[in-house]
Amino acid sequence: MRTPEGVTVTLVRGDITRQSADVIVNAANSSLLGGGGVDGAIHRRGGPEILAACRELRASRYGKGLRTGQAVATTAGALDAQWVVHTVGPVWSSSEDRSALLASCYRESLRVAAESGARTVAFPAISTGIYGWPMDDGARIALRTVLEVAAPPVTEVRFVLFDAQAYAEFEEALEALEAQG
Ligand code: AR6
Repeated sequence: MRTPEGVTVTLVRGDITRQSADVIVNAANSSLLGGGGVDGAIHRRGGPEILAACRELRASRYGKGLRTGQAVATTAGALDAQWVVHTVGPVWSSSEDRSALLASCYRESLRVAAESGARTVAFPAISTGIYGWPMDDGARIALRTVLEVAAPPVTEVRFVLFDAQAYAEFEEALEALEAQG
């Protein structure tokens, strides 16, 4: 689908580290020093340059780490991308509404990507793995936020969904948004 700003939103199934895009977004943690899931896969395939850049960020502007909902760019190392934008999703909570923080991840990642001049941005479903966010709600927040804020120079936002269930949830959420006009 196309956003009001003319940005194309696409869904694909696969491994985000196999994508070709200007920006690949990493579902990181505030240490910026790696982890499991998407984060582990990005550092594995992207090589040590990414970790070196993250260590530099920790030694300079982000001494205390990256706050939840914020985003920062580094080299993409050996990935087929120009930058990795690291963002820290909120851990799911059933007692506290942290949706604004999850929306902030998408908004801030797109802001950082646009500042770098990126045209194509690949996102994983932030917070829906180790951080436990329910996929249907995570998909709704992701798509709603991208629809609201994506703008040139970005021309394509691609959600890269790891499995059939994630893909189906995103497809359903996208159809619901389209139906709303
Ligand atoms: N490509 C695309 N999607 C993937 C891939 C991949 N290679 N691997 C997993 N997913 P997660 P989070 C899906 O756990 O929930 C790390 O330890 C996965 O199925 O990567 O934000 C960080 O360091 C899920 O739907 O990120 C943090 O500590 C989605 O990507 C913590 O995990 C996100 O899962 C962040 O947890």
